[in-house]
Amino acid sequence: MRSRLAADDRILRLLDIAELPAADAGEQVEIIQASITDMDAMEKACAGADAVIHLGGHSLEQVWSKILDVNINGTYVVLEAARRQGVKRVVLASSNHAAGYVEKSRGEAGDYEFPRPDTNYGVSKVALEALGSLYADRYGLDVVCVRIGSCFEKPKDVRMLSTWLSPADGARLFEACLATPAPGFRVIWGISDNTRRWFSLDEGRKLGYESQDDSEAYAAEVIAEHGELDPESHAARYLGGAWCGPDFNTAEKEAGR
Ligand code: 15L
Repeated sequence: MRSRLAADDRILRLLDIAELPAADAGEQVEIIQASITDMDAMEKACAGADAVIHLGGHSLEQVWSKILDVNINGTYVVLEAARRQGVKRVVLASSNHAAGYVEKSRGEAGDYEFPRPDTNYGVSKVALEALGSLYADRYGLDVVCVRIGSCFEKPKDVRMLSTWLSPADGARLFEACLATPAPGFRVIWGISDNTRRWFSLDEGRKLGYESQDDSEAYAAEVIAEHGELDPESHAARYLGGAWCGPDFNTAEKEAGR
């Protein structure tokens, strides 16, 4: 998003726990290396900002202690730091895994699916949405939670033909989340206008998002490489795909079984 969200009238303040590349000549960025769980650092990062886009944390399944610390407490710190510094709008990266156990046989996932998390990670995204709701209702922040599908340069497997969010559409969606007047609290799907999509685009469109990409451009290539989805597989049955299957049974692994 660093290059995609760049604009003449904008300074992007980028925060990551990892070391980020320094600013290129003419690039209007400020770099901060810190953890999203560090309140002091987050308050400094939020000072004077118009909006926060929170994409930090573990992006894959992890043991509970890490999810609790980084994804759940980290989101609390982001929102609280934003509140303390008077930031009016926060965009939060939620995930399809907040509703991973929704069965696809029900048809396109609607505007708002009640949470059915498929993993510790999915639970953290439900908690993120709950925290966002609290900060919108109690403290008056505008909070948009984007349940992102699969945001990669290209769909990596057949499931992603349905869940893909092109990075360019991701940037369009974030711009819409920043620009839309007074959204209050929203939960929207973050996907491209894929021919095979499983999710409604209606809530995103209400914020002004117009997807320009469709994973169908990659369908022949992806299917030739991976074959069609096995109808008996978790990937074919649930929104969360393989995350609903035994490989993601973290509890058994943590218990040493
Ligand atoms: C996610 O939420 C992950 O962060 C991402 O890495 C993908 O695995 C994606 O979901 C997905 O469901 O494809």
